[in-house]
Amino acid sequence: MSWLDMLQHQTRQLGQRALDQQLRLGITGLSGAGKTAFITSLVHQLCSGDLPEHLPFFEVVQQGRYLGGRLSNEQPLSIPRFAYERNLASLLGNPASWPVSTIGWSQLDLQLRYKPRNRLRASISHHSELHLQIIDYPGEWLLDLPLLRQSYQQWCEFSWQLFRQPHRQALSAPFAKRLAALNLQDASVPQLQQLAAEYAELLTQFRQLAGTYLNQPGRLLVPGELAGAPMLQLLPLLPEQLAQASPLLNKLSEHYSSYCQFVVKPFYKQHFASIDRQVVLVDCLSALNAGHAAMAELQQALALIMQSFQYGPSSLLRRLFQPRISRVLFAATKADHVTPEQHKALTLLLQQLLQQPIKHSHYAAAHSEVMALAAIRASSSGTVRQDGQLQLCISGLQRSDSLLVTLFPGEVPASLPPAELYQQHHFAFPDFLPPAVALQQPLPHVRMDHALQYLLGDKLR
Ligand SMILES: Nc1nc2c(ncn2[C@@H]2O[C@H](COP(=O)(O)OP(=O)(O)O)[C@@H](O)[C@H]2O)c(=O)[nH]1
Ligand SMILES: [Mg+2]
Repeated sequence: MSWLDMLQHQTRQLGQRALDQQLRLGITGLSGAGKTAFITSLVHQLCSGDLPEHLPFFEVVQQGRYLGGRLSNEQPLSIPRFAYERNLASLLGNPASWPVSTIGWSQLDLQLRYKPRNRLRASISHHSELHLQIIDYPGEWLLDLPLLRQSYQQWCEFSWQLFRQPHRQALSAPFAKRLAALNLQDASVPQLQQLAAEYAELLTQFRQLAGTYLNQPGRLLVPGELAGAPMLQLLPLLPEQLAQASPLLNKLSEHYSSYCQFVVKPFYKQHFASIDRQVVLVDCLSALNAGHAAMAELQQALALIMQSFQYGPSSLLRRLFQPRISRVLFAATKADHVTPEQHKALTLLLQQLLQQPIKHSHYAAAHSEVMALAAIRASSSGTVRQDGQLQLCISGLQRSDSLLVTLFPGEVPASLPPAELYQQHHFAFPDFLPPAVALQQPLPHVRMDHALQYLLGDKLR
């Protein structure tokens, strides 16, 4: 290489570095909302090459400027890596299956290469790179933020108010009875371990049998790397057990403070504060299937989750962690479980679920957007003729028995249905197996291109 070539090469490299950008994208949602499917699809779309007809609303692809994406091989070995290859192998397997669920957080780093649109940038370098770091973490952990504002006593009162509601009462009654009979003088390790295990079991039952969403502390259901840590030995005593100091009350208050100090705060400091943009996935259709109480709790849980994105000048979050999230995408997932003309209603429903908190967020710092999407479209849509009339329908492989079904799954209410409606009408949106996709094909989706444009479009100019 001559000195002139060398100089040009170095100038290019310097220019390249100046143009390269980094973006940390957080993906969250309560268990089962669709985080794993969303990330796997997002990465697959970005790494499958330039397919304008597949991503019509993703500008960089539409304009023919996208040069491709690849998994970074420089991701630090010390952090848990999102199991992309394993998840993709399940989806592309024969038969295809949904990826297994995960607990805890993980990260995946990508390098996206594109031609800059800006002439000046293009003259410095023939391509630019965006280093995209995707962080997957359970939405349950965001439900812990309010604990920082509460004392152990307040948390106990809040919890038991919730547990005594009709949809939780039957499950919580035996535990209340058990607590009432406790010897509060006994704060030994075996007693705490046993009680915490029973409380974790109760939370699991709430989640699985009563379809609840508001389960605290988040780490009891999704412990991540903290499984077995003594500060997770946490449970709410009955409000009437709080009036007098006792060894058990003292011990639990201590664990509660440690939990706030060593679990909640570090999560916000280490992960949350470094995120630039955030996706919050919400499975509204499963909540509708589960009924009125589930829907009401989903709304309450979302209100708590929203608190993490409201960090005006005087907020607790701002004072503690200085977050910098500038965009939040709220997405109603699994939109392929309904016919396409229902997507509008699904978006409106999610908007309504979120509206209350948005209205109250005087200091909302982040811009937000709401949409309905399917990370992986497992159904195809069409029409059937019924009694001489054309009826919209979808077809897919039913998850329960793997049979191909064609159906109209019903209408999505565009606003929160009143309690009485659930007595007259039972929502029954289906559940499908993943579609069969050929190896070289990109994963079918609904509106992932809109999501990509909102999340990355301006960074790929
Ligand atoms: N039809 C359809 N089902 C989905 C989609 N995303 C998720 N699911 C279903 O929801 C389940 C939970 O999704 P997952 O991504 O594991 O949720 P996570 O717990 O938030 O990571 C999956 O096993 C699928 O059954 C989607 O885009 N379309
Ligand atoms: Mg997951």
